[in-house]
Amino acid sequence: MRIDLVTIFPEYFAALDISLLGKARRTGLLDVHVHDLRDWTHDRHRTVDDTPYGGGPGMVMKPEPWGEALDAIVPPHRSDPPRLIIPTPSGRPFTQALAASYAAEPWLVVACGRYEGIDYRVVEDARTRMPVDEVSLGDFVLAGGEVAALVMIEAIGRLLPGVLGNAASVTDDSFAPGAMETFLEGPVYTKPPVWRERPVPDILLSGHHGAIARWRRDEALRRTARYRPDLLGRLAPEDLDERDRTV
Ligand code: 6GU
Repeated sequence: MRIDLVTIFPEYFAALDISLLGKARRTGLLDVHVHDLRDWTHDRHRTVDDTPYGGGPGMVMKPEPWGEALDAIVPPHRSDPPRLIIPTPSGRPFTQALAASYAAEPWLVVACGRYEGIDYRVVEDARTRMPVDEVSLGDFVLAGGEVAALVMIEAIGRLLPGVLGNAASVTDDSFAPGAMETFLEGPVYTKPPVWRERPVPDILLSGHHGAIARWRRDEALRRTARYRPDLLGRLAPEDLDERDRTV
């Protein structure tokens, strides 16, 4: 997969050199290109923002540098354009399902806005030649799209074939489509068997795989009820058995 990022703070994306995604880049599974939006300004101050029409607080990103940047990265009239992702708190929710659909795309461009956002004509103009998604991470406000882009790229990148060592760790995730959909994952333990007088739950040392699976499911259900009761409403009644109702 290729990802082009456009930002006024390219330094944020140094994080993509390390850990899982750094390795994915070095092995050629992920091809990331970071672009400085100011490279497409033409004034001495490399201006990217201006005051909002209609008044109001803050500044808005000017359309001209964005138009030139997107034209340079995505030449007009391409038959196979990328999907343009615009991180914004006023976008559609980013979910595991959306991450999985992006992981299936060959080419993504991420436009990181700052200030109060990007002049909306940039979005409308881009939509005439590529699919555009305005995407939000949740109900809170970040100072700009860069950290949101990093979050999305990590969620997408770990789903690319070959990026994770153990393919099962993807399918067992909280929110992974399939068996564990709609459950949060329960607690996990490793050695030593007793730490600060706290033993690991006996069942995990029992070797009874069926009982262990049942315990994990109980714990997942308990945690889901405590932190995300809204998710229980998405469970089909036939996905619960008599024992679940006593958990
Ligand atoms: Cl995607 N961007 C910004 N700037 N703030 C956010 C967000 C995105 N998602 C939640 N808050």
